[in-house]
Amino acid sequence: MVDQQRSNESERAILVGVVQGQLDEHIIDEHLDEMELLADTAGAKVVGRVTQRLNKINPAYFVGKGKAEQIINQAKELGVSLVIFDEDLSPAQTKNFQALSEDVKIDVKVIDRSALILDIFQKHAKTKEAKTQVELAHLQYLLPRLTRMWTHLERQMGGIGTRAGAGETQIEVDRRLIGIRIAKLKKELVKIEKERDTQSRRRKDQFRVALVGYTNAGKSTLMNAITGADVYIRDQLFATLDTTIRSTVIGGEQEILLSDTVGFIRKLPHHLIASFKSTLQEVLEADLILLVLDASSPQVIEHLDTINEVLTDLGADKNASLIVLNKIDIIDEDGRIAYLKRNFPDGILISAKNHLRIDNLLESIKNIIDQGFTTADVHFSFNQAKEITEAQNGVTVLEREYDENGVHLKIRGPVKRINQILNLV
Ligand SMILES: Nc1nc2c(ncn2[C@@H]2O[C@H](COP(=O)(O)OP(=O)(O)OP(=O)(O)O)[C@@H](O)[C@H]2O)c(=O)[nH]1
Ligand SMILES: [Mg+2]
Repeated sequence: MVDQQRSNESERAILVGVVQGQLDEHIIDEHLDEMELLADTAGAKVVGRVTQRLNKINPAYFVGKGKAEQIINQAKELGVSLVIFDEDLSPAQTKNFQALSEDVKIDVKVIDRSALILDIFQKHAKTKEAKTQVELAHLQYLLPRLTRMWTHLERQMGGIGTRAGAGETQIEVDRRLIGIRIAKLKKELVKIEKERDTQSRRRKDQFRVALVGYTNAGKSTLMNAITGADVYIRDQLFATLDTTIRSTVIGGEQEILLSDTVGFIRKLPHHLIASFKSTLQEVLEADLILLVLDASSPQVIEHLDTINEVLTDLGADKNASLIVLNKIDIIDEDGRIAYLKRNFPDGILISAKNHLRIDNLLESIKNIIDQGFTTADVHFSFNQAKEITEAQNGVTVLEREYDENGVHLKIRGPVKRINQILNLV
């Protein structure tokens, strides 16, 4: 991947974008702007852009052969060592580009969008869980792409059992090693998930709110604004890779659990979504999802589409949600506000950074919680001591009256919890 073969931090790079079908050319420019941010986050300096309009994908190079040669030549002229496609390349296409650059005797690597995103995730992973998840996604990405380039694995993965047996090629050895490692990582993740499961069972009765959104939308900033937490904020893509959960009181009385997690992006590699499932578990179990959008981005609608796609992929598309339009402090035209109101009539405009209208947002959250709350009357006999204790967990007891047969409770709490208690009677 980029990182392993990079000798210095600021590698020079060219971006390649493809205009397919009816897509507008200016959209490609915006996509390449985003790629430039990704490249920048990965530590590469973009010195050129190439775009091509394509009616059909060329199996050998994605773009046409002439264009492929032109890209490699341009890389040579600009002294570029990295070419990044804003598309997913097949293993064969990457190999063909390799051959092409060997032909003109330059040392240029051609990688795709997934490789770049994986590279950033690798750099930003700090906790054991994130590191395990990223390594798993990375190896799954590498597996079909093994070429002679990766025979250094033998050294990386230890000596025993790494030597090729009779009739086994080096690539087969590498494949076998990666297979073993993948199995081990999956086992570790299951272990981590089990721990998470116990923790989450403990939190079951609290109202859980999850911040979800495109990377760099301001989720962590909002987390800090609401809870006073000190979550890492950077003007960088994928600053956050883990899930942070904080308990906080809103509206003076209502306790909620707020979580901040990894951001999404267009064409997030499938392996990453799969291996980050346990990190995203909190989103799946949320009572309310706050869809945080960067309202100043020209691509705000596309961002929401991407978020919805990932949520559907995770199975979290049915959870209740609120749209939060962040960064309104840097919107100065009235036309833009009207545009946002038209496209997101229920969106709540805020600035997390400047603490603008956060109260509005909290009030909306509180209203949703109140709608989901209900009151019930239950009666237990004295010999149901265990049930009486249980019925007072996770709810507010409004009334408690004793009679000759037992106790009558008037309780208020989340519908889910009240139903559980009604089943105890
Ligand atoms: N102008 C302005 N900038 C903001 C606002 N909220 C966040 N930002 C900036 O946007 C950048 C990203 O903020 P983060 O809170 O790290 O964004 P995130 O959504 O957590 O991003 P990832 O963790 O990378 O997915 C930072 O430079 C913030 O200072 C806002 O309301 N207004
Ligand atoms: Mg963040």
